[in-house]
Amino acid sequence: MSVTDDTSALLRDRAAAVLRDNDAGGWTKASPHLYPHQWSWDSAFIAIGWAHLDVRRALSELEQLLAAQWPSGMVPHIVFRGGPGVPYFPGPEWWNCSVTPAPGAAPLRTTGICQPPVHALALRRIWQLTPAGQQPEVRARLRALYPKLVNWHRYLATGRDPEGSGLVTTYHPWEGTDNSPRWDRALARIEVAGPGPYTRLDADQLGDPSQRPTDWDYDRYLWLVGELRDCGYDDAEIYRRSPFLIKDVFFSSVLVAANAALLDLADVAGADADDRADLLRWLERGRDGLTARFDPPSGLCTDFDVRAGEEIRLRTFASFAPLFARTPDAGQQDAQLRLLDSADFCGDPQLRWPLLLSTSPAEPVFEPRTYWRGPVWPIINWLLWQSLSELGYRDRSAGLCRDALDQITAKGDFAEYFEPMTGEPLGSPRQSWTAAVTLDWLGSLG
Ligand code: 9WN
Repeated sequence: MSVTDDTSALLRDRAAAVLRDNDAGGWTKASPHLYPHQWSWDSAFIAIGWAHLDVRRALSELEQLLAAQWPSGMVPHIVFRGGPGVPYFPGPEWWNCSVTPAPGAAPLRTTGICQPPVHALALRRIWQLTPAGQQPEVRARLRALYPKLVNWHRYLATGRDPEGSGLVTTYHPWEGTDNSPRWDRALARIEVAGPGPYTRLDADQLGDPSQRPTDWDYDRYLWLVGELRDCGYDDAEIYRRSPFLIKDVFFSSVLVAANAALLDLADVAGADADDRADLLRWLERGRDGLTARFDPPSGLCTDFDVRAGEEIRLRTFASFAPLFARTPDAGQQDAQLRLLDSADFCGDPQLRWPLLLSTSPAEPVFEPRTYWRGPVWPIINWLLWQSLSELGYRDRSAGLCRDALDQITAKGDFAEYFEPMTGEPLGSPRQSWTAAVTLDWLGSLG
C-alpha cells in the first residue's frame, strides 16, 4: 500500500484522532495506557503534530512541560500529570522530586532525569505553521518560552558537560533509548545490591514481555534511580559517584540541531546578544565534539563511557549522530550516507522498508522485536528525515517520508515501533508521537 491523496486524508484524520483521544487538557499522554503521563521528548514531537491542527494547542503542550522545568534548567523526563491514581511504574515515590511551577501553585511531581532536547525543533515548527492572523499571540507566547529553552540548553551544555567537550553526559538508560545495547557494558559493571521489592506494570500491559527490557535491566534501572536520588540529583555529586556516565552522541546531536533551531528563532524571540553568542558557541562545540567521536574509515560515530574510559563501538541509529546534527562537512556526510546505504543498515535486503533501525542486524545483539535493540522507531526516522531535508538531500528525504508513511499505514494503529523485516507493529498502539510525526510527514506532502 502507498499513501495516495485519498489515503493521506484518511490517515491525517486518524492521526489527529489519536492526539485528540490522548489529549488530557493542555498536555497529551504519551500513549493511552502504557505511558499515561507527560513525557519530555514525546511532548516535543506531540507539539509538532498539534501544530498541524492548532498552533495554540501545540504551544500549550510545551508550556505545560516547561512549567515543570527545574531551577537548574533541567526539563524532567516525566511530569506525573496523570495524577496519583494513574498506574505507571516506577511512579513519583521512586524519584521523590517535585517542582512548584509558580508561587502558591500546587507542586508538580517529576522524575529527576531528562531526555533529548527536541523542544526547540517543535517551537520552530510551530512558528513555521502559524497562520498570519495568529502571529501576534503566538509570538508573545514564543517569547515567553524562548528563555526557558535557552536555560534548558545551558543546563545541558554546562551541568551535563563539565569537561566542555561538546558532548552531553547521560546518567540513566531512561534518558531516551532505554534498553539500547549501547548501555549493556556499563550496566553489566553495576553490582546490584538490590533496588528493593518492586512490581513492573509494563510487561503485563503490553501482553508480550519479550519486547520489553528484562528484569536484569530493570534491577539496574531502579538501582540507578536510587543512586541519583541519594546524590540529591546534584550533577557534581553524580559525577563523583555514579557508575553510569555516558557521553551520548545521539543526545548531543539533538542538542546541536536544537541550538540551530533556537538561533533560527532568535529574531522572532528578540533574543539578546549574550544568548545568541552562547547558542552559537554550544552549537559549534557540539559539532566539534561529534567530530572527535567520528571514525572516517567506518563512517561510525561512537558514544564514550566516561567511567570506564572506553569507546562504545556498536552499529546503532546513534552512529548517525553527525547526520542528526546536520553536520555540514561533506566528507562526514558521504561516509555517513555510505554507512546508511550499506547492508549493515538500510541496504539489508531482508528489510521490509529501507528505514533506519534502532540496532543494525549485523550486530550480534540485534533483536528484531525487542524495543531499542532492533525495531524501527518512527520518531528516529523523523529526525533523520529532517536532517536529510535540511542538508538538501531531497530525493532521499522524500523516499524516507514515503517509506515511513507506508510502514505506518500498512498495519496496526500508530504503533510505538515496528519489526524491521516484517513490518509488524509492536509496542503500544495509538502512541502519540507516531501520530504526531505522521501529521508532519503528511504536511510535507503539501
Ligand atoms: C521510560 C514514552 C517513553 C519514551 C522513551 C521510551 C519509553 C519509558 C518506558 O517510553 O520509555 O521512560 O517505560 O519504557 O523508551 O523514549 O519517551 O513514550
